[in-house]
Amino acid sequence: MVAPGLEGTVEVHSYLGPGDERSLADDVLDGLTRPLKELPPKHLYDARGSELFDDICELPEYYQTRTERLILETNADAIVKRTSAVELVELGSGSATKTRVLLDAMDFAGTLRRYVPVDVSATTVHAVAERFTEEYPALQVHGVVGDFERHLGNLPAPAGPRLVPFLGGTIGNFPPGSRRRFLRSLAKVLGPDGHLLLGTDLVKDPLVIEAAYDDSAGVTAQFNLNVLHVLNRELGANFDVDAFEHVAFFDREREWIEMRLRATKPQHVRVEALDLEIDFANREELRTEISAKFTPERLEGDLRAAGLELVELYTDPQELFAVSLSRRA
Ligand code: SAH
Ligand code: AVI
Repeated sequence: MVAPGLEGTVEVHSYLGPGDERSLADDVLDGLTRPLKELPPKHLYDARGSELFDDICELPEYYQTRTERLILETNADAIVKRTSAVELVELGSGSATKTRVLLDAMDFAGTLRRYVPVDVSATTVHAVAERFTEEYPALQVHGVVGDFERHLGNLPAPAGPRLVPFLGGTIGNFPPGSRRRFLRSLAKVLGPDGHLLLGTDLVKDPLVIEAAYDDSAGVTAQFNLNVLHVLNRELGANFDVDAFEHVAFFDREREWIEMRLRATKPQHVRVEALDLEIDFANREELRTEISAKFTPERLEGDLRAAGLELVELYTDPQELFAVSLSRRA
């Protein structure tokens, strides 16, 4: 029985519109006409891509999700105590399977008021908003369908001390310079008494990392190739998806994974919506994602450069993954 005045509410606001098809179009025009063809990873997450990502999280090779969940389960009570958080503003929330660990800890502490999932994938924001409204009857859910690089100005004002989870290692999908710029933009979102809870994958044996991005069941390959279906559907492109193969390798110097799509024969592709013709040479590659791996020093350096101060670094016994708590310096 929910106490009077504590009934939950749910609202979902979308900031993606016709302009965002433009954003895909601009990214394709810019990225596919470069000497090394490239696309930003956010276009991997249409409804199908989001489903495939959820399947990746269940793979034996993809240690990240289960490890981060373990770290959260071990430390959620301490995090809630330390931050006194009354709301979670989760960036790139996806299916938010690990978020429940934090919500439960806040619920147990009696501080839980609001959950704000932010994701470019409309299907996942709606599904999570519905699920959490049912599971936490007193919770206010304010969903934001939008691009966290462009729409953070549309977040609701803080309802009290705010915790901003950015989980899964998604920060590693930014190249180093924009990573710091993005972290700087988060300082504003935290407010004076807020904290960032950042998941980062750690540097380890390259074979372990490469297996996580080239699984034996071929799910990551499907996830990667799906972006070509997105371009065919959204922009009237005519990629022959079967004529590309998935590539994932760890760049030992930069300490990041690259996911690429390699043409298995020479190809001529037309992108109708852009009146654009693109040629791929045999074995030419298109980079679809980087996924940076961190050392504690790199993490602290990035936080510091963004005006953030590390409060606590939580990791697992094998030091595969880290979850850091930080606040404005
Ligand atoms: N946090 C979840 C999901 C990680 S997958 C987890 O830890 O498992 C990355 C998520 O970020 C996806 O749901 C994707 O749709 C979202 N995403 C990627 N780029 C984005 C962007 N620019 N703006 C908003 N969401 C983005
Ligand atoms: C969302 N992001 C942190 C994932 C990663 O590991 O970089 C996306 C992913 N790409 C391939 N597998 C998973």
